[in-house]
Amino acid sequence: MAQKTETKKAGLPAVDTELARRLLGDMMLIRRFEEKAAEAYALGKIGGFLHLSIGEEAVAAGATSVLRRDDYAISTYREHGHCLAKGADPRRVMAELFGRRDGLSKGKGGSMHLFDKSVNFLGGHAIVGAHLPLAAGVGFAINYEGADQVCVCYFGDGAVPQGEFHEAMNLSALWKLPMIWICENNRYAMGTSLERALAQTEIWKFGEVYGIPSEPVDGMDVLAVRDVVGRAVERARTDKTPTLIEARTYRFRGHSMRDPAGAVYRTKEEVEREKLRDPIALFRDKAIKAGWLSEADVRAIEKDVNDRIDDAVAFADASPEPPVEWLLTDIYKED
Ligand SMILES: Cc1ncc(C[n+]2csc(CCOP(=O)(O)OP(=O)(O)O)c2C)c(N)n1
Ligand SMILES: [Mg+2]
Repeated sequence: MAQKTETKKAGLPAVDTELARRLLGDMMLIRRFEEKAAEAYALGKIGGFLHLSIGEEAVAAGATSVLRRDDYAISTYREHGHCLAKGADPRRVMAELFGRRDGLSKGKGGSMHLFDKSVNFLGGHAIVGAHLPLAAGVGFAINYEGADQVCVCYFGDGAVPQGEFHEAMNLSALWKLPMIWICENNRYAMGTSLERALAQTEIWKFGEVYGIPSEPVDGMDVLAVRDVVGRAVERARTDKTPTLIEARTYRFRGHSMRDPAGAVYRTKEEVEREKLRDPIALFRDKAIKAGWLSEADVRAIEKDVNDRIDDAVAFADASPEPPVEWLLTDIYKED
């Protein structure tokens, strides 16, 4: 039986200034990083694909805020935010987007293939659905080693109709893997709406058939995400129970830089309506009203974020191209 009705709050500490600063800071960092990445793309500094998560920042920030540094996270190609929130250095993330040698993947992976072992961020996967079985493997490895880490796996609504999603749900339930499955339901897979691809559009309900706790959450509310993921982490860490979370969110930009506004398959009114739920503005206003942050605190966070991202761009610009001899290193090959 799915546990949507579960009302118990996670045993998390109350929000204070330090936490509010972190949550707002992480969301602003992701937003600013991606705005700058879009500019750099337009200037021809970034090649290949670039998928922005602008509008979806509360999921990465809220979920990561309840993780330990040694917990694992694994994601899709729309992963800048998940990787940054997990603690990766924005300078090395930007350098990767620029295809430079100081990038997280030595400039050989680009935007869709960020990896950072130092913070246990395991990608950056371009094939829709393909990383879900890999994530289950991470959960299996945690149990095999007798460890108490958890693994958060982010994926889009577009992965749900695929076999890999169902295989991974089944195995995580059957083998009691310490997984937190987070579906970022932004209602579109490229230009295909959820309603055109799924017979069951309430994605969290798929947890029910596999007998694992599952629930939807407002993915624009960073504290709601923090709470639902906090409870899931407790279950995963203490008794190896996996959870499926459907975070209802929205991307304000198009699918990728080739579809900058996403204007063909959704109305302008819909986009404008969703922008009223901007997770950063909502949390900033809430934090000021609750007295967690002052207006001056918010300005200071903004300045710090802007400085860090300007520094990241300068670092990426200054980093050399990978040398040609690196073409044949770090790859699977037969000698
Ligand atoms: C197996 C596979 N089929 C098709 C594609 C092309 N493709 C790239 S992104 C995408 C849409 C995925 O949408 P969703 O999972 O909802 O994630 P979102 O882009 O909304 O974050 C598709 C079909 C792919 N990368 N992999
Ligand atoms: Mg989607």
